Amino acid sequence: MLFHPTTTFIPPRVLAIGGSDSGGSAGIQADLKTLTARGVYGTSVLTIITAQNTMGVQQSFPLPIPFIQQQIRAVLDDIGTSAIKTGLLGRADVVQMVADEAQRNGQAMLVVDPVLVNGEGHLIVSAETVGAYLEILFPQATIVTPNLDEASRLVGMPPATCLDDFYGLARKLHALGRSKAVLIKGGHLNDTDHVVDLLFDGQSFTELSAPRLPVENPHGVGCTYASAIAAELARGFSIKSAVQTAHAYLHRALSGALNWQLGQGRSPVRHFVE
Ligand code: PXL
Repeated sequence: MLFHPTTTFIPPRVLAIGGSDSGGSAGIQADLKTLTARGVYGTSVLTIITAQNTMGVQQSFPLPIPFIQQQIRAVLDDIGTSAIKTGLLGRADVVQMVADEAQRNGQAMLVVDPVLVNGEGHLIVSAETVGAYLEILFPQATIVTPNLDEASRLVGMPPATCLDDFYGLARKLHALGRSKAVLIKGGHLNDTDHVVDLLFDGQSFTELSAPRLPVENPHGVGCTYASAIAAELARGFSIKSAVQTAHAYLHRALSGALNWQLGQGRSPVRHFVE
């Protein structure tokens, strides 16, 4: 017998805007898996399609801006969203258009994962795109989640080499980008037995620490982390609580993939761990 509910509700929703990873590890695939694992309804807008596996990106196919915009409007004009999470945008004019669309939907929280460098740490976007993130998208963001490389490039400082440098970097990025909060991910800070991330909300700092796992440069971690934060924000939690919950989830999801043998390259994340 079918159950007919007498009361209905709008579930928490997150719109992920980013690239497709055919390998299922990063990008929109990681976003949707994470959002589903974290109990929110995920929608997605593709900016670029990649032919990709655990070894790397073989080819990519950027989508036309009017079509990216059409996807955003198709989702937001009907389903709406509690939060927007951005991943690989790639070009300054895409950053600008996404910022305009986010502004049209100003009530949605905005999580910006500024994908500026690839897995090898090389810059994959123009200086103009870096500037567009800082000047146009960050000021609207609830939180921005660069890794150490990206944070350093955004503020034009040499890469931080110790945890103390993180504090200055976070302050500077918060002042320059004017986002509500900044989370700098320290996974690339080598030679430590713990990985420390730093959250700064303009007033207080929170360090998030986890034992370093025996996996080098896993794939899709940034997308997963930012999507998990967006999921918690969509469910009504505070920025600090969202980051703490997402951090713990990411550690479980990374640990859960340690015994996986999947492809010849970078390790994926096991999104459905609970
Ligand atoms: O993890 C950054 C990232 C984001 N989006 C797409 C990607 C990657 C890294 O490979 O492929 C589509």
